[in-house]
Amino acid sequence: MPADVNSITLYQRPDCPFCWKVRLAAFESGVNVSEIEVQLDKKHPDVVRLNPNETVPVLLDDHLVINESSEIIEYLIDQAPHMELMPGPAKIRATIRQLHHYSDHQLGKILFPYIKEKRDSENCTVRDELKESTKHAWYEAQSMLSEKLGERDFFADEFSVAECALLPRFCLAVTHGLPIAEQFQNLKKWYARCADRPSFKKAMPQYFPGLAQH
Ligand SMILES: N[C@@H](CCC(=O)N[C@@H](CS)C(=O)NCC(=O)O)C(=O)O
Repeated sequence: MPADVNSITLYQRPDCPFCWKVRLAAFESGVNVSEIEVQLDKKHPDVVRLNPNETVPVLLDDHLVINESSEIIEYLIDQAPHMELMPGPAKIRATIRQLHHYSDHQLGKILFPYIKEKRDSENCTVRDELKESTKHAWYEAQSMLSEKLGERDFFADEFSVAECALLPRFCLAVTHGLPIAEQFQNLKKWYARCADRPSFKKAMPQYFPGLAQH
């Protein structure tokens, strides 16, 4: 689909968790973004031209190019009429940023090798050793997040950037056979609550490379 010349353009791949969180933030903040979908393992010429790292997401707004997903989200929040995705006082906002960073840099590292191996293998299998170590680390991550969430509906009381960042990771884990453990009922309810939102449904990838159509 060609980009709308008057709007912000986002080069993105639907199943990429960095792109996915940006889509969630755009839908939640009501900023109109024109999406250009790139394919797994195929470099889009515009992405190669615009981003020395050749990664997605890439945001283009007139002459402005932003290549880092967290900076893209900040830019979208600046465009939004209200600051709903960064709610609360400074301490809550610091927690949101910490969870965002944790999701990008730690949770991603825990889940990605498993998901990549499953995605790249011929019959969606993962070596037992990697499966066990991922299950263990994923359980520990849920334990920490469950404690942080406590009895709240959302990590910052209201839906925030923390949810935008964490939800794609959770959805990828669940879709690839790493469910939320029964012990963490608050996380299960949180996930169901988020999955009910229109933005979640709108941002959901149509397919996951390497997995059967769902
Ligand atoms: N630090 C970057 C990471 C983005 C990233 O790693 N994107 C992956 C897809 S999930 C990518 O584009 N990899 C190169 C490729 O697919 O060609 C960000 O937060 O935007």
